[in-house]
Amino acid sequence: MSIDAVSQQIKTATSVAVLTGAGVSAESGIPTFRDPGGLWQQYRPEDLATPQAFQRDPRLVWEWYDWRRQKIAQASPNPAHHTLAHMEGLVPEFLLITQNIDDLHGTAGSRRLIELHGCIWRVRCEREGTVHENREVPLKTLPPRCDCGSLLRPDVVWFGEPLAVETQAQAFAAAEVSDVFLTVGTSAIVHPAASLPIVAKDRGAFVAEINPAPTPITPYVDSYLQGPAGVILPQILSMVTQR
Ligand code: BV8
Repeated sequence: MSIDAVSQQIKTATSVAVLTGAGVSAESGIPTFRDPGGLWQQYRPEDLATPQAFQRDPRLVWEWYDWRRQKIAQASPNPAHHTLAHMEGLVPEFLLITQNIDDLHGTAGSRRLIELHGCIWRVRCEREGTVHENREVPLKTLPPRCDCGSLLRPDVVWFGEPLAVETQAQAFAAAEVSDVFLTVGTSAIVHPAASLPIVAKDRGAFVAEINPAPTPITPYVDSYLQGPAGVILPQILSMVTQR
């Protein structure tokens, strides 16, 4: 199936849902997790993105997040982010479901957006549970502490932690009713996010995947568009907006 076929599906759709992963931020210069040289190549997930790792060594976990915050602070949205922000105004129902915590979709102007795994620019008090925005780059003290004296943690979802109930429900509800489901820049390994395109497909959606490399769900999609999101998404948008 070509870019034209995907564009036609979007043109006639009432409801479009999009799942994004680290790949959509790759062209903004932010390393992905599982590509060569990616974030996980230097670290093991269980060493850094789990509550146990944070209990064991909060400073090490914060050094990793502070390093990522510094990289993200220098990054700008790329054409993939801008295209998705534009696309939300072209269909009656649109929801962008991101696994990314870099807020580049929000910076690009996406509003019909949910962040499945939280946001790196929010911190949460370990004792009070209160959440605040914190954009200090670099962080002056590692690990940062709340005014109450307790540790602050990144307001993100780590492995072994449940996603926010409301956020997860919204994402699956959108997948279930979508006419078109795009999965963009994700290795489709992490659950429950990776189930979303399968749920959409099972409910009769037209599912398209945009990724330079095939993933475990590539065999199930209706259209696999091989290539970078920052190139393919703008091509889709220009065909959708053509008279
Ligand atoms: C939960 C933290 C339950 C924030 C992250 C077996 C089956 C099913 C589930 C499990 C299982 N074993 C364990 C589990 C559970 C586990 C899981 O899925 N593990 C995986 C590894 C098997 N899931 C969980 O723990 C989740 N919670 O299940 O809770 C529960 C219920 C009740 C009570 C208690 C518990 C929580 C999952 C969230 C984990 N947190 N991150 C952060 O620091 O970022 S996950 C981490 O991976 C990031 O959030 C990231 O977003 C996510 C997914 O990675 P991707 O975004 O896909 O990135 P990746 O590098 O992998 O891939 C990039 C892709 O881009 C590649 O395909 C590449 O080809 C492509 N690409 C590259 N360049 C481009 C491009 N694409 C387009 N354009 C380009 N230019």
